[in-house]
Amino acid sequence: LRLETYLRRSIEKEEVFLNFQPQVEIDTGKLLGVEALVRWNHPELGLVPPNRFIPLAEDTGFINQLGQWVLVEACRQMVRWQEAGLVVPKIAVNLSAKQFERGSMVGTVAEILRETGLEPHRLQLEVTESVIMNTGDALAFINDLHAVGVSLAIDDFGTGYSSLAYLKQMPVQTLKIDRSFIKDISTDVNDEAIAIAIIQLGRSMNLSVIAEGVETEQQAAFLLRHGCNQAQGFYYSRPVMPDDLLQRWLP
Ligand code: G
Ligand code: G
Ligand code: MN
Ligand code: NA
Repeated sequence: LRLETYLRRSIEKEEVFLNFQPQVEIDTGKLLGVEALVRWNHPELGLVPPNRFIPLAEDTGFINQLGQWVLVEACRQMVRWQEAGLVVPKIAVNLSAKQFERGSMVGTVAEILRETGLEPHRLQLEVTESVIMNTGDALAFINDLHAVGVSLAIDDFGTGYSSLAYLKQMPVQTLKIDRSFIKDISTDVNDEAIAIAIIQLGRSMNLSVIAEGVETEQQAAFLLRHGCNQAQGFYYSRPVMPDDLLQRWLP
């Protein structure tokens, strides 16, 4: 069977699941939120990397089903943690280009929030700047999402081509500094300059800025020194299963 055939059955066969990566306040170590990251456990191949099956899901249209499953599961998990005594302030869910184009997306999000009982402000949707720039009515779409009460983060910020003038019109809350700029932050002057520029841009546009791919204490210290107090990365935690998150963060 082709990979596509397996992928189509992955949800009903309960082969897909979510991992969650903590987002942390650098100076206090406090849990600010989590990013939901989808995983697929193929019956023969084992774990297939998202970079392989997400593009396939996009090409075949399966991404709408998968994306909806991810949203429902992410919201349900937030409620489960809450019932277990852990209030996770926020969950971030990635949206692919195909989902962002979809007319009924806003209604779907609102319905999922209503059905799961998750407060809208606890859900953040992540889209890349390329997706925003390549979507005709991105502004209207983002305004609609904002009206539902969810927040929006721009993922992989700095790697696409966003028009800052365009960005300024949008009710976006968060910029995520792409991890390629964080990797060599204390040794590469260009990466350092870019990271600092994004932090300052965020400040002047009143956006929160989170650094991705933070792997060392030095990187975290650098970010804090330059006014970025939010980080996500292996230094704090890899993406983990729901119970692992509970064990580590339950008060
Ligand atoms: O852990 P990591 O290998 O999960 O993720 C690889 C890529 O897959 C990242 O670019 C991430 O944004 C993307 N990704 C992970 N989960 C999802 C998801 O639920 N939906 C979409 N569209 N992309 C996802
Ligand atoms: O593209 P997006 O930012 O949504 O995807 C997050 C991706 O980054 C996931 O594949 C996740 O596993 C990965 N990731 C998270 N933290 C780190 C890190 O500290 N280092 C590296 N190399 N990858 C990371
Ligand atoms: Mn992301
Ligand atoms: Na990213």
